[in-house]
Amino acid sequence: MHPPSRQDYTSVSLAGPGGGSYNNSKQWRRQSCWRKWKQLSRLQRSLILVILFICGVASYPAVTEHLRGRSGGVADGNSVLRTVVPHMLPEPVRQDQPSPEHTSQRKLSKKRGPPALQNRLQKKGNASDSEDKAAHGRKEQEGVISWRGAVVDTEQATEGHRDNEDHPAANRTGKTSNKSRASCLEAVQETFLHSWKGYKDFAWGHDELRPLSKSYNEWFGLGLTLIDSLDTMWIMGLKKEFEEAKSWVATELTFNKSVDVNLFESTIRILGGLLSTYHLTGDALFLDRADIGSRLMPAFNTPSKIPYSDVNIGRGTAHPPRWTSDSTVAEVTSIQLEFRELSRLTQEPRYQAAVAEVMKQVHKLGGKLDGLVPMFINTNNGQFTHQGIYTLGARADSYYEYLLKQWIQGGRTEPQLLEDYLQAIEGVKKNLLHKSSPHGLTFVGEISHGQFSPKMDHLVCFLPGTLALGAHNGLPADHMDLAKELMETCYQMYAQMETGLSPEIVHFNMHQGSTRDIDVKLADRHNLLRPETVESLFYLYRFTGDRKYQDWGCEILQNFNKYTKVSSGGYTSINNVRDPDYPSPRDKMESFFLGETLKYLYLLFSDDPDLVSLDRYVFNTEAHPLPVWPSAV
Ligand code: DMJ
Repeated sequence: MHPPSRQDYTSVSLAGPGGGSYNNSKQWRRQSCWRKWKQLSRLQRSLILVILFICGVASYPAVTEHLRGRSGGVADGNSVLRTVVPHMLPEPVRQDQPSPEHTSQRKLSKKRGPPALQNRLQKKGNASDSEDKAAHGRKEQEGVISWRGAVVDTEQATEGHRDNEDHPAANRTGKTSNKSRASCLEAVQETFLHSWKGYKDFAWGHDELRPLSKSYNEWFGLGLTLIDSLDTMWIMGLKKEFEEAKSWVATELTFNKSVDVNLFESTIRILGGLLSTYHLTGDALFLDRADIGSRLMPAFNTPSKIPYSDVNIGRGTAHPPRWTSDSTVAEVTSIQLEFRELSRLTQEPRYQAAVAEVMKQVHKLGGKLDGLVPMFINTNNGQFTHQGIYTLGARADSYYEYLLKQWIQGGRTEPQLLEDYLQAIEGVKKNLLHKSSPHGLTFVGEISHGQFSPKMDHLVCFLPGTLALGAHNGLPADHMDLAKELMETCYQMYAQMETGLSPEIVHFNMHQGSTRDIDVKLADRHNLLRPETVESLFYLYRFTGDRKYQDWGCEILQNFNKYTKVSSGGYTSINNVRDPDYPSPRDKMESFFLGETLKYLYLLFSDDPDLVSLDRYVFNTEAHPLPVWPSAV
């Protein structure tokens, strides 16, 4: 897609967090000011100039002070590490009260059930109820199903999660008051509703909203944004919106059409979204629609059993991309959580068998570097291809994530998965981990044909969350230390940009004498509303109770609202995170903004550890929670 021209941009209006729209066109602002200036008399103009001169002289020291603050050197005038400035929040208040929601220990209850429909809220005390009501104003109870995401009953809920006994450090660094956090929670719900409004008004039933052109993109033609958003709406308690979407799924959604879909994308977004919504709601409609899984199975009919990237779900045919017989490693190894769960629910072993075969083969393959995998695998011979590049970013990222998460999903009973995960993390430490200059940010670079490159995709920011999840499940404590270091780095990828939003890719400086830690190439300055950093903030906050992670998330949410909100509805990807005056909107709202980014932000601010407990659920790579298997507990 071509970015809109500057002329297109003059008709665009983006709204700030306060809700007011503005026309951000420089041309419009210039013309309007000039007209007003010309309407003044000569005397009026001279008076204004004199006043401006006096004000300028008087405020010079304050302005220079402010500018020094913006370039924000921690150590010297050139340094760029910005401190946390929660712009949209009221005056920070010191937190003395322990928060009631965190634990560092995984404590499992003894019972588990089928899709949990018990009304947890009726069983829980009133204290958290009233807090929730204040925050959301939307809580409802209906029979046994709660509209605040009735995902676990009290008996099943994680125990010992109510105070910070296990976390002496918890809450000491957070600067934000309870009231401010409640306002972040409200803000993220408003952000969702504004996104939904755009989708509903201009793209209903289609894959993605184009908020500026007030139209839509079709990718698979399967209502991608709507399906990706279902469980987010449930978790946020948006009953009306959820019901409208559900009725579309019941009456309009059909997979009986000749359309090519990407196996990975449709698995994580559609199959994952439907399975998760089934579990949260207990509504059989969503399990029924999860039959898309059977339509994706032809992808596995390859000579090697490594699946093709594309399937025609109507015709039952599959093929690789036109230019190659390779598949992407991350794609073929990040569909397992969903297919395994489908087998468990349908009692049809073929789904699990197909994806387990992929894992078995990848486990045995040569061509890894200390557990790190190349980016491509051939569907004919089942071997890695284009070897020599090792990254935790695009095309490899979720391979690592799914090693750990499958191990958790299956009750930590599959040693090969754990072995591969632990080896890979050691491989990361040995080959990819470095510190930047001048401030020593820990980052994960890449190896390209034996050479280290200090390049890091925003996609890599899933890693702090995954490392923290592993540590929470009993893996080495130094994984948590690394998670915290990388979390700081991912936050700085936002904080050091002029818009406060991260670019797609950064390069870290490693030379002594560098004046800034992070460089961004011209072609990498876009932001697609991606979730990885806020995803990791959610995990880090749940496991440490450190409020600074909420503060960082709140700041990021504010900047999404400042630079990507489109007043008529929806949010847009932008081309340039380094230009706050002209971020250059792309006219596309990715489905993962609603499916992942806003869900993780909501859970980050929610302060309720039972709202999708991380001891009961494992999130797929599109943020759709699937249950940890009952036999596991
Ligand atoms: C999502 O589809 C998933 O999170 C995937 O794992 C990576 N890309 C996007 C979000 O960035």
